[in-house]
This record gives sequence, C-alpha cells and structure tokens, in this order.
Amino acid sequence: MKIFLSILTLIGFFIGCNNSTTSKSVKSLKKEKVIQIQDEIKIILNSNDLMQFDKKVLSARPGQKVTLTLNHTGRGNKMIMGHNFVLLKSGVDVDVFARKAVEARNTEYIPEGDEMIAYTKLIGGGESVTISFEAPEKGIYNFICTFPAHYQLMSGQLIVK
Ligand SMILES: [Cu+2]
Repeated sequence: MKIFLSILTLIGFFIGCNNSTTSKSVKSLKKEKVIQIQDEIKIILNSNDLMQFDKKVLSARPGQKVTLTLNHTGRGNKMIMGHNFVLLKSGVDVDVFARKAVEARNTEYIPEGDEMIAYTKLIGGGESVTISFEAPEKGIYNFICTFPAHYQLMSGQLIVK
C-alpha cells in the first residue's frame, strides 16, 4: 500500500511538472508574438494630383521593420504626375540630392549613389507600391518625392526614436 501511494505521488509529481512546463512555454510563445508585432510597423502614405503627401511626419523605432505602402490616389499619368518615396540618409542635402535626382530621368528619378536608405519606384494615378526597410538609428530623416519640381511640396520627415 505504501509503495502504491508513493507511485501515485510520483505520477502526480510528473503530471504537475508537465503541466507547469506546458503553460510556461505557451506563455513565452505569447510573449514572443507580442514582441514580433511591435518590431514591425506598417505605414500608409497617400499622394495625390495636387503634389501632396498626406503625412509630413512618420515615426518608427530603431531597427524596426518598416513596411511602407505609397498610394497615388489621383489620376495623373506617372510621366506627368508621378510620385515616389525616397528616404534620405542623415546629413544629405535635400536640395542638392533633388537636383541630382531630376537628371536621373532614365531610372525614373532615382540617382546612383549611397544617399538613400530606401525608395519606391515611381507610380501614377491609381497605383500603389509597397517596400520594406529597416528603420535606421535614432534621428530625423528627410523623405521626398524626386519627380521634377515635386520635392518642395512633397517632403516630410521620418522620426526614429
Ligand atoms: Cu511626386
């Protein structure tokens, strides 16, 4: 009888252990999921036929995966009213870069060089484009549309903090 009881206790002990391990791993799984969601941010940026972005300020955390969708809600043909999103590295002179970009007509106003953190292709009315990039270190980064004569109106800042 004594042996039987101790076997029962032993079984109970094992079951107890298993249960606690299972609930523990479920808990840590849930935690990981929450962290993953926070590590990605989705941004929707709209542009229109009036040469406007609907946001002047975007924000992200350092190292966060940024998935950005640029929509062109207008009707303009991309050769006349094309838009893109070009995110510049810190310290890049926006005016100098924009002048260089205008020359890059063959590559839809994306110039060669390493001044950009990320960029989309050029889109026309009714089109959308999505890109993903890693948010840089803390700082303030300029973004513009590089289509000729657009950046004075179509610019903003990504604030990473
Ligand atoms: Cu534009």
